[in-house]
Amino acid sequence: MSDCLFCKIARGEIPCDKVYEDNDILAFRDIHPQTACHVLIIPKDHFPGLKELESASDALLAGLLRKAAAVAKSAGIDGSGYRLVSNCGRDACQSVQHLHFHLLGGQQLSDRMS
Ligand code: DGP
Repeated sequence: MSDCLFCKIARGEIPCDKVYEDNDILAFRDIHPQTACHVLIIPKDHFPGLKELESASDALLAGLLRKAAAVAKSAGIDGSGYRLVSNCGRDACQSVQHLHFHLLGGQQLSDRMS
């Protein structure tokens, strides 16, 4: 989508601190990190969020989860643990309308998820 921020990052039109890229998936550091390690994992194709995945392939969705785990491993946080979150809609405070998973770790996280 031409005016989507994460589509622009995926196309290389806006710079990012990239940690992984392949034909379908990009992972880059969040510009406002909320934990010591805070990486965003996105599909390069545009899907607004978890509610709009009818046309997303199962292979892509599985790939996003597998890649998040691989990024956690390469960041060295798989042993200590991490959280994978996708905010969906207003109540969840989704601010960028392009599907993304937050990989959060590198420190002790709260036992509350709200
Ligand atoms: P969410 O609130 O779940 O939609 O998360 C969107 C995240 O995107 C938020 O943690 C901040 C991050 N973000 C917003 N703009 C940029 C940007 O231009 N670059 C990077 N790297 N991250 C961004």
